[in-house]
Amino acid sequence: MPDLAPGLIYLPSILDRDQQTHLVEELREIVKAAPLFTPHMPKTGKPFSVRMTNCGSLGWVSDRLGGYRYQPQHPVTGADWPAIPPSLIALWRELTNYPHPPEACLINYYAPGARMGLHQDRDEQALDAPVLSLSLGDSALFRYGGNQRNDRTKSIRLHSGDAVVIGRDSRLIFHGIERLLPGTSTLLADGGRINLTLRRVTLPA
Ligand code: MD6
Ligand code: FE
Repeated sequence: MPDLAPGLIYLPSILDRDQQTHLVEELREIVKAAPLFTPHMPKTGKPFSVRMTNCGSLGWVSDRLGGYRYQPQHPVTGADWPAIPPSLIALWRELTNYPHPPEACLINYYAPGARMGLHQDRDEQALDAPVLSLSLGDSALFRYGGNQRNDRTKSIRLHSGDAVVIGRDSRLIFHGIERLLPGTSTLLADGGRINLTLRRVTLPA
């Protein structure tokens, strides 16, 4: 499978159905400890249509006053985030070759109709590390462009069990989720989609 662009690697069907089912079970436990919350855009306070939570030593959050940031605690409960499941740490090691473990795993839940506008992932200090994305549940149209918001974009379908690695020359490309394709997966009983993104946040000492 050729890279979609330099540093932008699409890895279809990286997780088989049993691995996906097991991962969803682990995520259900994580969400019990760290409930999904609705982030808000900096300044405008507009709510995201996606709900989120995290696992790892750091989690990504956003609200009107504090903006985009990583923090060690859940913004609603104040509790530390649950640990990243060992299977995901192992997958990071296999797929990224990055010599340090991920610190954050952002868990995005898309109910049917939710989307994610074009954005860059640039809140990490460790921009030398890639971001590893895993998709579960309904397929989605993933749109990606270049380093400028106005660069021409392409879109691909991401299916349940697919991975994407964004690194090197593509680390700061604009990307987003245009829409879900409802009814394309039976993994999640109520439909919708989960996207996990594993990230290294701080520069290793
Ligand atoms: C999503 N993904 O697939 C949104 N970010 O729901 C992302 O925003 C993303 O897929 C950084 C790296 C890979 C991604
Ligand atoms: Fe992103």
